[in-house]
Amino acid sequence: MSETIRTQVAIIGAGPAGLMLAHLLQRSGIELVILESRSRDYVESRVRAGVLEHGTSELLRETGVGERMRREGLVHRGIALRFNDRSVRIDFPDLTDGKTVTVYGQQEVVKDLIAARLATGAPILFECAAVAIDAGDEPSVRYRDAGGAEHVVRADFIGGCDGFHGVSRHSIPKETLKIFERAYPFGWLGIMSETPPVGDVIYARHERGFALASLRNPNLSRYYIQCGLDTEIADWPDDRFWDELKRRFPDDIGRKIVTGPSIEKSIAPLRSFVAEPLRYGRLFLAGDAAHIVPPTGAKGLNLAISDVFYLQRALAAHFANGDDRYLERYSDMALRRVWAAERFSWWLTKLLHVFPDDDAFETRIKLSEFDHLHRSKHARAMVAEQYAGLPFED
Ligand code: RFL
Ligand code: PHB
Repeated sequence: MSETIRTQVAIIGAGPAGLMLAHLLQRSGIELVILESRSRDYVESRVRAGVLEHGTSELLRETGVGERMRREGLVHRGIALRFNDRSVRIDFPDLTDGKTVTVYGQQEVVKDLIAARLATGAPILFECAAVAIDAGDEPSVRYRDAGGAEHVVRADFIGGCDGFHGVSRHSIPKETLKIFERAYPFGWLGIMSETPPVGDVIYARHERGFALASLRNPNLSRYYIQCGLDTEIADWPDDRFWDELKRRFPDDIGRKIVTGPSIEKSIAPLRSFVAEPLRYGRLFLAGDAAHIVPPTGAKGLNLAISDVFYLQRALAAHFANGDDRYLERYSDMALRRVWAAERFSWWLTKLLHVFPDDDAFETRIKLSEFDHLHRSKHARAMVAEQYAGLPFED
């Protein structure tokens, strides 16, 4: 039987953006409904990001969902960049006002946010997929449950937090949205393995392509290599992956890599994408629903969190005293941070990857850029400031 729910905010998507928006709104006493097309098990086991900016981990802590992160997350003071035999260390506390980043898996953040919501007795409607959105003066979301029955949520506002392939962005008329996009001619092949990591987050450029060493905990490693867009996972058994990974790191790192069976292997194409504006009527886009960055700068999850920080502040002011100034500025404010992350991620992607049309000139330019980072504290400070995270605007 079809049901109609009435609430203040309908949130589509239980990824980091939707769950954090729900968490923050709930703390302001705002009623909401979250629709998620997948199962709880699926969203809790989806392996994605791993690096939390300073401001992201602070916000999780300040709003009461940072306890497990405090215990299990790994605080990192920097990252290393390697270019053949050259090495640059970006030391965050030294180059910023004392900032650090925290290595803590996105799926752990998602688990913590789901647990926090369910602990309040409020539900998340899993396996309920939004199928149509009306963003007009009487906003509504039509959704389909696991049994195929259709229902409606009526709300004052809709949070479109349903990721890049969701319905929110597509429900906005094409002529209203301006799309900015770059597709890169490669992807990342990533694996997770229950082996001790090399310890640091290390980005390497090699003539065979980019490689990244990361981690989740002292016995869980995460590695990525740049791959062609036509790469098939089946063609990359573990042995082949480990051989290629070790070839791309300088010997001192390669020797430290402990190999073992992979427990997850996936390919992600790299893309930069921004849809503007982030508002259409009473629908507000946040996170990957509105923008994508290549993962090189570790910014995607962090942008999802900063978007919803601005959005909840705007909605809270609306419901508390009818003040819509922040709602009106939401798109501009969030986009300023989005474009800063787009620029940083694009720049780091270009510096560290091998492009099919890179010629000797291009390679020398990148080498020179690396030398600049090596020699100049100012250049390293620019990387540190952006990697550890720009502050939220007042
Ligand atoms: P999500 O996580 O995609 O969540 C959207 C949710 O919406 C649901 N959904 C729907 N629900 C209801 N009705 C519908 N019609 C729906 N359609 C979709 C989906 O099932 C899903 O649960 O988007 P969100 O919340 O905006 O979060 C964004 C982040 O997930 C993403 O930006 C990051 O994972 C990107 N990223 C990284 N970000 C970082 O900040 N640091 C990193 O180190 C980092 N590493 C990465 C990454 C992304 C990667 N991949 C796989 C693209 C590494 C990789 C390899
Ligand atoms: C990860 O640990 O998954 C990770 C780390 C840094 C990145 C991207 C992904 O830039």
